[in-house]
Amino acid sequence: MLSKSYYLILIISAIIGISFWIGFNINLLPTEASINAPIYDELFKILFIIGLILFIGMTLLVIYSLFKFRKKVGQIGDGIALEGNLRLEIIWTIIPSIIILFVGLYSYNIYDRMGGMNELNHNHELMNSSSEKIWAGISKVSDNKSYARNTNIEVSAMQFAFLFNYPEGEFISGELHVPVDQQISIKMESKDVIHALWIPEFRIKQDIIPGQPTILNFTPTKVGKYPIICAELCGPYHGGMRASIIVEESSDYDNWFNQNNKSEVNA
Ligand SMILES: [Cu+2]
Repeated sequence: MLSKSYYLILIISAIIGISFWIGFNINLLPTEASINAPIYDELFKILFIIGLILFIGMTLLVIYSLFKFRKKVGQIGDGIALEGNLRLEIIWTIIPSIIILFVGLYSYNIYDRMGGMNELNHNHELMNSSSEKIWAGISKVSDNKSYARNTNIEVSAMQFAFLFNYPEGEFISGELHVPVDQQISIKMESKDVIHALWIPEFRIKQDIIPGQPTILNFTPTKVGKYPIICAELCGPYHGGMRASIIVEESSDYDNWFNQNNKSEVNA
């Protein structure tokens, strides 16, 4: 006859095994279209697995308890009162502490790898002055790759639209066009209330705050058209505040840019 703790270890191992299998084989996220996406998805997978272990474990425990501790025929009252269980209290303090500490440190590491901890004011061509304060954002990743160009774009957010200004071409577009596999830097400002620019396929999101410019750096890796969504409740038509980002091959991007370029016409 096998002992109780043997079964318990077996069940816990099965729950952890199943959770890992689901976490690594079932993808709930949209396509990965920027260099940030695979980094972010590592963290998501880990959080998803931790959530699954807790969800499956607790559900099984509740179902087990429903049968095991069911009121017996003729039973009156709740049974003997329990008071304190030091071993249990130590376990349920230590395990969550380790999990939370791990998730905290791991999130920091992911944010750092995405460029979130790098200096924001660094070599940004759209700065009005070197003293202009950038409030928040994601900086360039120092990945030692050389990019043929840096594309700088200014984003204005207002109730209820995004506008994309291309300073080098002196034109404004309602769609964000960017070349694939190049570093893009966008500087964002709001004309009225707080908005947020969110591109799910890139796994990036940043608040846009009136009077406080913010910056996002990213490198798209997949040609395609993806949604840009305002992710900050900004008024009655917030739900309709959407735009598109179009990631193109360099030559297609150049064609589009040259068609819209106003600085050449004026020259
Ligand atoms: Cu908005």
